[in-house]
Amino acid sequence: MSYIDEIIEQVIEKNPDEPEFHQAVREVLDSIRVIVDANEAQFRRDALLERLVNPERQIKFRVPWIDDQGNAHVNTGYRVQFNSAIGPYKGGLRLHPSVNIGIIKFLGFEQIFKNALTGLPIGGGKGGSDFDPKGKSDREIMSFCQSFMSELCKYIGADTDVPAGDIGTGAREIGYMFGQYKRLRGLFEGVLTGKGLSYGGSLARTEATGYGLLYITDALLRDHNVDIKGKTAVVSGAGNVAIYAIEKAQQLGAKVVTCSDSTGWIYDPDGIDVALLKDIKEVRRARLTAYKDARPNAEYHEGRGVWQVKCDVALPCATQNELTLDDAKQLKANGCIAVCEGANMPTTEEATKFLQENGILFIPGKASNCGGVATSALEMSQNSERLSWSFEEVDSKLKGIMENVYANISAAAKKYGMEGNYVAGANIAGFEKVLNAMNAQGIV
Ligand code: NDP
Ligand code: 2IT
Repeated sequence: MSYIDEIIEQVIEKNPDEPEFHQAVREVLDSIRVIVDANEAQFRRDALLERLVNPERQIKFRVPWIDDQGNAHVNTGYRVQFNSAIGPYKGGLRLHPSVNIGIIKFLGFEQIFKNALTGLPIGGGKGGSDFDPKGKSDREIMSFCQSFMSELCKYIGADTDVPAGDIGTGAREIGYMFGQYKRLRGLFEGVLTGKGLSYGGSLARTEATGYGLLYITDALLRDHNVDIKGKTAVVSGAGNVAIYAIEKAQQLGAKVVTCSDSTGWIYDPDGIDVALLKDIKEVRRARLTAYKDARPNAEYHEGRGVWQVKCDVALPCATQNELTLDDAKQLKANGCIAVCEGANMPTTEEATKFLQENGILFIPGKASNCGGVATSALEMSQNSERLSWSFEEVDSKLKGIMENVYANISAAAKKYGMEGNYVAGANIAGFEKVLNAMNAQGIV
């Protein structure tokens, strides 16, 4: 059996009940066969792949907190410090009831290669908790965040591990966590990114993931002689990534007609009203039914369904495995030309294969959503030099980074005879950088 197949089997056997982690490992290892096969003896001797798929460290802890009625609750907290070959661990914190160690490991594993693609010195990590922020008061959120950080603060620091936001963790949560870190460690340092502007945050970090997604989508389309202007896009999600993806798509002249949350979705034939969406999701923290109330021309549907809507470009920005084979077939039937992932691994393995085999341009999340973590790294730079850059400066760096990522993943795919396969290109380009650093640092 090939080294890669052995490792995939091992991962499944040693990490049972973690299907998303298996999926992420399979996708990356499948793409790098050509490099591994050519170096098999050396890689085996160095246990290279074993070191790649086993996190450097996994931390799991109890998070007790007290609700507004005085009742205590216990959630589980996680931080997986996956790979520090090219820099301090970097990656978000997810707060969602579906969080378990397998989810955090899949996200942490993806983060290694994503962070490498940014060209910035950041290693891969991820964390979070099965806590559900929905319906909680600000006081309850603070109670949870303080308790979570009371334990996490022992393992992180500006030069060791720098967490940030993800699903369920936005500016409010980062603020509470930063306050508790500072209080316990006595350090005002860049230990978290996505901070508020008044205490060390970076301009354009809020917008970065969504804007970055559109910068790379635009680069992809231009490379294929397509103008994004006038195109129709469908977006899933209504959170941080989705909102700023919609905003930038509209600035580039596309029309975005959908968004969704965990209970339903909106079809707005006039184009999504971003100011209204921000008010509903960022200020009122309400459901999408409120959108329909304010825009009578729009339709609200329960459940899922955005991929049924006719479009030129599809941008999944909610969560993993939200775009299935049936959805992919529908997109194809509707004439969609490109799918670029804003979320992490939103397209199932079967759907990805179908899109690639049917001539639909496809960029995987580790390349197309890396603008968020790239701008987090820019926030770290600003914190280190105790300066703040203008919005325009950060935004133009972000745009340059995304255009570079597109050029690098295209070139990597081409170099190995897989032109246009951006999944292979992203995995190979990310892996080559990490491999080089791991080899230089010996067996650690
Ligand atoms: P948010 O919490 O801001 O928004 C998440 C959105 O997705 C919400 O609309 C939410 O609906 C919906 N959603 C979440 N889970 C589910 C689910 N299980 N089923 C259906 N809908 C769901 O998170 P972000 O926008 O930050 O993250 C979205 C995706 O982008 C994630 O995959 C994340 O890992 C990825 N990502 C985020 C980055 C960032 O900088 N924030 C960077 C790179 C990737 P509801 O409000 O009802 O829960
Ligand atoms: O998935 C991701 O890249 C993020 N949630 C952002 C991580 C970060 O450190 O900004």
